[in-house]
Amino acid sequence: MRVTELAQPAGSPATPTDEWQTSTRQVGPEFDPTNPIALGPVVAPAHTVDGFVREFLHELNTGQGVTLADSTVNDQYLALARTVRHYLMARWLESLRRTHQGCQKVVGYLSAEYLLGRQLDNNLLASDLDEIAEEGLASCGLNLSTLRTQEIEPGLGNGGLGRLAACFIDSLATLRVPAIGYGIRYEYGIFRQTFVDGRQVEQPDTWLTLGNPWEFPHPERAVRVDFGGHVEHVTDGEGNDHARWVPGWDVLGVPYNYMVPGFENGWVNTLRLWTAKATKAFDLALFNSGDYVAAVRAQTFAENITKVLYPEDTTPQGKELRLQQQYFFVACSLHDYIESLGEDFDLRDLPDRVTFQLNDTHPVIAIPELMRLLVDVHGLDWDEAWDITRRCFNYTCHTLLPEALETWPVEVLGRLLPRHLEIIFKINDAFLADIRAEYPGDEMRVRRVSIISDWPERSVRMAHLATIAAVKVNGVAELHSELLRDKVLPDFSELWPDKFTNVTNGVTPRRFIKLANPDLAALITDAIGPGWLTDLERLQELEPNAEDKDFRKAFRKIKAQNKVRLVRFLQKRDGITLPEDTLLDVMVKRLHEYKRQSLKLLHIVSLYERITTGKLDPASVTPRTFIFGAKAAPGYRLAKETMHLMNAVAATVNADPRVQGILSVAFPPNYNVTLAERYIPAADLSEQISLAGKEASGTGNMKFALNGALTIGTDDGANVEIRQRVGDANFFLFGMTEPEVAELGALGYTPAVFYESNPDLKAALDLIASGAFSEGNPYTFEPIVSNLLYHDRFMALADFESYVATQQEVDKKYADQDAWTKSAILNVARCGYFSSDRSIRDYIDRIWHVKSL
Ligand code: 26Q
Repeated sequence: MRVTELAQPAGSPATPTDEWQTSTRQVGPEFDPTNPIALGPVVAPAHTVDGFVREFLHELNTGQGVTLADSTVNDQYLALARTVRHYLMARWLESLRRTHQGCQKVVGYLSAEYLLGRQLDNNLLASDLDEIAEEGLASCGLNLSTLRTQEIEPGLGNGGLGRLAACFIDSLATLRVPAIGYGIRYEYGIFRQTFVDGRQVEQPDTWLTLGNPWEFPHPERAVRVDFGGHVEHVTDGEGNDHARWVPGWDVLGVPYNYMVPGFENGWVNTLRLWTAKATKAFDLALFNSGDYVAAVRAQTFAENITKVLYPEDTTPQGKELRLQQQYFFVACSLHDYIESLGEDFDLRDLPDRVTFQLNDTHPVIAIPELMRLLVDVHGLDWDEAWDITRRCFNYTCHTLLPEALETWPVEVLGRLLPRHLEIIFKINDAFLADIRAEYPGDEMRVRRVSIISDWPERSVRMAHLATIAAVKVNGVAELHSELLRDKVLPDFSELWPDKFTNVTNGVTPRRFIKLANPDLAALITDAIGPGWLTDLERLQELEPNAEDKDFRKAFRKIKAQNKVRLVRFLQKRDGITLPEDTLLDVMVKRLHEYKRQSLKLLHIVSLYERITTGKLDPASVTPRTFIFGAKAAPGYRLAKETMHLMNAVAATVNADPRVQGILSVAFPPNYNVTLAERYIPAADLSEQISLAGKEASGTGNMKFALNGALTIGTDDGANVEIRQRVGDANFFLFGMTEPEVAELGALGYTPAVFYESNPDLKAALDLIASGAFSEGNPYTFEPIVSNLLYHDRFMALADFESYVATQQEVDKKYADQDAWTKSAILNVARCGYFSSDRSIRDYIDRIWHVKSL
């Protein structure tokens, strides 16, 4: 049946709005699942093609105000998204009601970043509408994949940490854990990367301009957030001190809610992102006097807070606006959660009702904020408040680089948040008194553990504050957690050994297998039956299939098709021409020295140099396509130079007939989640080549392995655990171990030694230095060459020989397609552990102690 437009959606009674839709809170009628009115007008449309089409056309007509014939792709996309929303709505409201009614302990995930990726497909999948939507749209003459491409992904994160937060909220919902994600609704997310003459040029990410159908703004629930000013102290009749913060200025935080649906389980959690709005629209008097700029100055200032995501990762710069962002979203979130408990709630019970997970140090200002709320606003005494606060937070650290540990100058923090600074000092005084009591005379230790550092300027060490207040502190892979305990925070782990734990990261198989690689997902289901997407350890049932010739053939075919699809996609998107059936070698991640994109480059340049000079017989080289994807922090000079060299090498190699059909290099711009979903299913080889001891975990490594790419990697981060699971025969290990790195560092790393002793390395570096990739100009890449030769903290040259030798093993193995495919299948079969569902279960069992509903 073809459903006509302007049809009344099935089963929508004309009832007034219920309590969820009003601005002042009223207590609604007791929930009665048999009475659809109890949920107001929210009844999911029929789960049929007709029901879907009816709803879709209704949305197009009444939501977008267009007919199907007149509609643009954007109209169609928005109507489709709203249609999907309708299906999820009843479940969402019901999940919220159950969360509140059950007086459950809730996980409050505090993260400055959520790198969500596109929402449409994920939400279609979660609500089991993918096939219905495809068919329904086709009956309207529309193509689902065309509408899909209309969505600009919310890029509200930089890299691994933001993507991890997105995987975790997916798993929380899939495990039916009552949880709320809190974060920032940046008006501009991670910049859009373009290349001009091979150099990165950043463009604003205008993700909101065509409308965002996935969000629910609630301006009527705005929260006021104070900044600046000063603190007054008064002593009451009983001699007790009371602080009163007299703020200098304030802003409003407007919540935008997003649905976070579990996978086919009827559960929907909330992601609540905050936008800053001025408390006053503009100054009418100034406007009337003709000073239009001054009239809106305060508004512009306030609304700048959530304007843009800081595109740095790992190197925190002490930018005041960044601290404003952090406090802004944390203050909104704590206020929001506490208010949701109701006026009569006894805050001494707070630790029974919430556990806040601090995603790195970015939200750590929540600790003094909770103290302020308890002591200054709710009148609890300090010790009681500290006891509560110490039971509400856990802290995840995501780094090992000392320079990545956030600190805030005391001057900046005191100016922006004077009361919080006082609270931090008081926490520190009490803590240091304990330390002095425990370690009398050990003033060096006191200096080491103090929240306040005196050098190079007086500043607040956010990681120390977090570690002192948190119940549990965790690293994100076994090796990382060990190094965190022993090298980053050794004094704290000596003091509180039980506070430290590990939760190895994971990734959601819904997005990174089922959505990204539907054919592989279907093959897996054929082999082991359904159910594995929410029980990923079941992938081990695939193991026997590695020995099955037909299965291997089917597996290989899917990989080959994914490659063809990728090559055609890149041809269309970027005009890049790549071969369709070579070994596809992929390195995608943020650009950073420690991740060593330059080592990958040296490998490519060395192959190129050896082939073109006749040292290497081209017939002995496995034809390869190298794909890079990376964004660099805009102010990170060396990283940007490295990208320039990547592009220059790509241009030279691709244009040289001597390596045609043997080496191809591509660096498509603007790597993001959507592109990752294209690369990962097509890759044969996953490059995870950080200097051992520097990559906290990595999560791309897991996504590739789960899609049947083999890893070439160092003994770093979660690579260690991947190798343990897949076995040495199915993993290409190279390079120094962490203790070897430490030893070489202690002896003094001299890159020239490696340069002089390895002729291939010397030739590769010399070729770059000669100007071969810069039209003869030897100065262009001089900063990179001299960094590698003289200053490289990440010892790329030390691992070169081992890397190149291991790449030869890769070639050898790839020549035996059967052996390669067996290993690839075993990678899939043995990596079920790396589901983010397992990570979340670990958090539940060892850290949060919450119940699944
Ligand atoms: C901090 C202050 C000011 C400006 C920026 C920042 C900032 C922003 C983002 C600092 C760090 C980040 C992101 C860090 C990150 O992505 N870390 C990665 O986290 C992954 C998930 O745990 C790990 O797998 C990676 O190993 C780790 O590098």
